[in-house]
Amino acid sequence: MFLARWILGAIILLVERLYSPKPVQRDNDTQAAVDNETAQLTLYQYKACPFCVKVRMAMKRQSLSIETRDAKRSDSAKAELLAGGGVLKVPCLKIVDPQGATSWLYESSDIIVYLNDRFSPNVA
Ligand SMILES: N[C@@H](CCC(=O)N[C@@H](CS)C(=O)NCC(=O)O)C(=O)O
Repeated sequence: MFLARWILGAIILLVERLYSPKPVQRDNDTQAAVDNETAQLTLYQYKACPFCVKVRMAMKRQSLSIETRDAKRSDSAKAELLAGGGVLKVPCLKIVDPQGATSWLYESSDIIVYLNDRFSPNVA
């Protein structure tokens, strides 16, 4: 069982590497503004979770520098996720708004829609 999981995890990470998207290019000022905003986001995740890979690939495509915290390997990350989000499920995006209010967004598809809506360079 452990071996099967290990092999599956290795395949997931290989797929992430092989299908790594090309990051969008922004001018320096725009990227700095985006970096400033993404400093308020944290992705709670597992390294070899396919749903987390999906979100990490979306982050890469959008050139989003978002801190990731591994809720499997780090007890403190796991505790933060449980205390803040309420459920031990990944991926989960912690969002701190400009007023300092925190929200926790679960579901990989919802996280990707949120990131694309907020940071897509094609959106005015
Ligand atoms: N529909 C969810 C599925 C997420 C999911 O099933 N995540 C698994 C890891 S791959 C999880 O957190 N399971 C609970 C656990 O490991 O404790 C999504 O798309 O984000």
